[in-house]
Amino acid sequence: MTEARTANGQTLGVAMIGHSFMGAVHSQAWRNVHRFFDVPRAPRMVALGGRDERRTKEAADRFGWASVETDWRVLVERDDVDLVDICTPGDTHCDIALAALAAGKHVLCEKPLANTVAEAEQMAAAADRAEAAGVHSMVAFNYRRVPALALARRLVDEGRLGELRHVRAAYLQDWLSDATAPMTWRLRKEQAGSGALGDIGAHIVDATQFVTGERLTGVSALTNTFVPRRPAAGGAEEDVTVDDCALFTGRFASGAVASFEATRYALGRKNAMRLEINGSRGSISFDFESMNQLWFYDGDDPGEHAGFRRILATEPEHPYLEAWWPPGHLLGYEHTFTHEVADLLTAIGTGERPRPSFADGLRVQRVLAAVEKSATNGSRWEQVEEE
Ligand code: SOE
Repeated sequence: MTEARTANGQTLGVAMIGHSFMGAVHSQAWRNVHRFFDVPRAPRMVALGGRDERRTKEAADRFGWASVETDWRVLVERDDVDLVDICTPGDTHCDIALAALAAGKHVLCEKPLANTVAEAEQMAAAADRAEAAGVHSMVAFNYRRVPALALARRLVDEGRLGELRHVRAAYLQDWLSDATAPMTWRLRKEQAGSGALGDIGAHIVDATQFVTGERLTGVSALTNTFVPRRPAAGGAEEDVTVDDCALFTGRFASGAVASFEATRYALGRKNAMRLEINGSRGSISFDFESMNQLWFYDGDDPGEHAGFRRILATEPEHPYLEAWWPPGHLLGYEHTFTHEVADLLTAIGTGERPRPSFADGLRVQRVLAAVEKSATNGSRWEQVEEE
């Protein structure tokens, strides 16, 4: 593979820990970002971290990483590593991020930031200290980088929706609908922190706070576990210790009211991350399964022309699209990760704080904690802890 180079010849040594689904999709972003975006430093994919040497070597060869480390503590200290990309289960995010930041490495951490608020607080404090020393960090809430959702944020910022009243969000998958599907780390609280709530609920909490520009101040929730035990290794069965779905209402700081649903049992819905916002002047509606489209209702349209219009967010004027294809030649899930690392590399080059920051990740973690607390207290209304 040709050595990564930018116009100024500057490069950045990147190491990634974890090589499953997120590792695969992050790898393509590091491979391609400087070939489509003018980033100040081109990534050099210097090392891939994983516990099993043979499987990690196979992944490194497949995804384009130059070397392998089976001990992440060694990886984060390497002189040729400038940035650590954490693509591991949530129970390791805190230890790895604290070590990497202490070693002066920039950090990209997959979502949710951590498994607990306490861990997220430690990470956010360490990130604040590191920022002061020019070491940057970001949480990988990739849906902020869907052009249609970045356009939705612009419409809200321009006042095209007016005063926000309703926020309606759902993240529907169905990959656990089969009760015989085997146990996975995502179903163990000690590894994942929570189930659908932290895995995909975190996305819609961050996406709604991003698009509205507001924070959630309180929630009322219920959760459910449909399949309490699953087939495990060796023919045994293992208890599922997390939620299979989380439903919650919420209120934003401005008074806008919200409803959220996160489930991995919506049979037939594969990755339907949906958002609708109704304001006093307009509405938007989005479904990730049609990720290039944003539906916009402009309340200023005269009655005879009123109606939701479909905006195909593939014009060069739309966020990120200048880097890609002509109008109508659609983008996919993987492009949002390339946008994410492009924005991170740009922030590192300009010295600005990347968003979403670890502080943004902590805000999401506090909403998740309030949801879990409400769900265990008979859906009692819970305030979301502030900074
Ligand atoms: C599994 O639910 C998963 O891979 C999530 O972990 C990702 O964050 C989401 O984007 C796709 O589904």
